[in-house]
Parts: sequence; C-alpha cells; structure tokens
Amino acid sequence: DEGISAFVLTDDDVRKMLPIRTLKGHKGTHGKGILVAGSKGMSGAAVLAGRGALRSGIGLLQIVTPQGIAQEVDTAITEATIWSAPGDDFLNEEAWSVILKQSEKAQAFAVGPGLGQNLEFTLVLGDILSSLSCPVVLDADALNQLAIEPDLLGLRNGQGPLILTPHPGEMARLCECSVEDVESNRLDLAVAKAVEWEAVVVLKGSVTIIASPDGRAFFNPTGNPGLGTGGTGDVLTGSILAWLAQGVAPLEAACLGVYLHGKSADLLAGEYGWSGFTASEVADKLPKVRRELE
Ligand code: B4P
Ligand code: MG
Repeated sequence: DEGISAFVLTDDDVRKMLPIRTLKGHKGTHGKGILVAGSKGMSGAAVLAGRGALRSGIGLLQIVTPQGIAQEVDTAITEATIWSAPGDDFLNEEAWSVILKQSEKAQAFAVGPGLGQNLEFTLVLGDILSSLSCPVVLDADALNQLAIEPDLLGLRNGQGPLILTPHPGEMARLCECSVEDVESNRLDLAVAKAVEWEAVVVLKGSVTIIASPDGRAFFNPTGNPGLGTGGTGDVLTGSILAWLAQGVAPLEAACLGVYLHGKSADLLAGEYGWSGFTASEVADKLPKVRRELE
C-alpha cells in the first residue's frame, strides 16, 4: 500500500519489547493496573481479562466492578483487589468516584470487557478519557459507547496514550460501515483510524493488525481459529493492560499482547487442534510462551 509501512511481527521483534525483570523487582515495580469491567451476567469477562493480566506478569491488579457482582468476581479471581463501585447490574455514573480514588497510583487502565450497554456509563467514560494521563485501553462495551458518542474521543485530546481493541463488528460500528467494508479494507482502515483517533488501533480477527498513530502497521502472524470462542478478546485486553503497567510503551504493549496471545493459542492447537480450548486456557499458557521467547 502506497504510503503505509506495514511489517510482519517476528519473535525477534517481540523479544525486544519484553520488559526486563531485575532481581530486586517487586509488585510495585511490576506495575499496578486497573481494570474496569463486568456487569450482571457478564462477570466472566472481568475474570478473564483479570486472568490475562495476571498471567502477563502484572504486579498488582485492581478490578472496578458493579457492587451487584463484586462478590462473584472476588471469589473467582483471588489474586486481584476488587473495588465494588456504585451500580447494581451495571456501573452507574457514580462509579467515577471509585475509579478516581484508585487512579492515582495506577500505571495503566483498561475499560470495557462485559460492562454491558449502559448509557449512564458514557459520562464516566468521558471522565476517564479527559482526566487520566496514563495509557488507557478501550475494549468491548467501551467501544460500543464510543460508537454511540463519537465526540468522547475528542476528550482524550493529547491527555495520554489510547489503545482501542475492536473486533470487526466493533470496528464497523465505530466507522459507521459494514463488517464487509472493514474486512475488505483492513489495513487502510486500521491505519487511517489510528491516525485520525491518535490511538493505537488493534483490529482483531484472522491476522490481527496493530496500527500506530504515526501511520505504521504490524501484522500478527500468530493465532488460529480456535481463538474464535467467547472470552478470548477479554484475555487479550487484560494482557495488554499488564504490559502497559510494566512500563512497555503503548504500541509495543499492543504488539506484545497480540503476539503472545496468538502464540498461546498456537501452543494449545498443537495439543487440541483448532477448536475446543478455552479463553482461560489461552490466559494460562501465556507465561509459557513468554518464557520460550525470552
Ligand atoms: P461480541 O459478542 O461483542 O464478542 P465479544 O464479547 O467481544 O467476544 P470476545 O471478547 O471473546 O472476542 P473478540 O472478538 O473481542 O462480538 C462477536 C461478534 O462480532 C460476532 O458475532 C461478529 O458479528 C463480530 N465479529 C467478531 N469477529 C469477527 C470477525 N473476525 N469477522 C467478522 N465479524 C466478527 O476477540 C476474539 C479474539 O480471537 C481476538 O484476539 C481475535 O483476533 C482472535 N481470533 C478470532 N478468530 C480468529 C482467527 N480465525 N484467527 C486468529 N485469531 C482469531
Ligand atoms: Mg471482545
């Protein structure tokens, strides 16, 4: 494509992006990340994203989730700190007070998995985009809110790095086009939107594209159709959150997250083929594939 520099990620590229662990590292230096996720009936999305983060080496994970499901999430993910925020089935506009209180020491934020469609949360999303200077990952229902209120993106306005992780359905909603339009024009669209939105755009699917706001793009060669099962996208979001919390720059954190997530699925496919492994298993294999890369 004229004007677009596109690269295929390799083991060597990705190895260089891994953060270096020192003997004296501790959970403070390994980074604190905040995950805003979950709603009634979708606590699993918060749990899976949490698992993706923990299996990617985050120092401390805090999950902000509606009080109606906080107990469930807490029981399912013992290693995370759970902040129960106002809202029974969904987070409501008062959830911002809890998020703000937690935001001070965090190195990264991820918002969206399983949040559900609640328009009250649009205000909170606006606050997140306009107030937080650390990197923010938006996925799933946060992207659906953006599609309804495109002006929200303008609130970021150089405030801090932004990473969006749409699947083709979410990308179509954000771009007001059809899924077919997205799929027939993946590279150009991902790059154009990364530039326009001043965000790293992770356009998921078979051969995920990571597009940078500087106009470069990276093709991910890992992964397989076994990833087409509920919850794998949530695991990816948590993993990118963890790399950001460990100090990896936004573009590299997205590349690292996507590449290792796909490698993990490829390891599972070696045993099971292209179906029947689960999102939790993809998360649980992340440390092994990272280790093999080091
Ligand atoms: P939702 O119902 O919103 O699904 P979700 O909760 O976001 O699921 P999850 O978070 O687990 O998966 P995600 O896709 O984020 O949306 C599903 C709907 O979106 C579909 O019914 C469809 O309409 C649309 N849609 C989604 N993917 C589409 C596609 N590829 N083409 C056309 N329409 C699509 O994350 C899934 C993960 O698996 C990503 O990392 C992705 O890259 C990976 N993956 C999926 N299939 C893969 C493949 N064949 N090869 C390699 N990786 C693959
Ligand atoms: Mg998803």
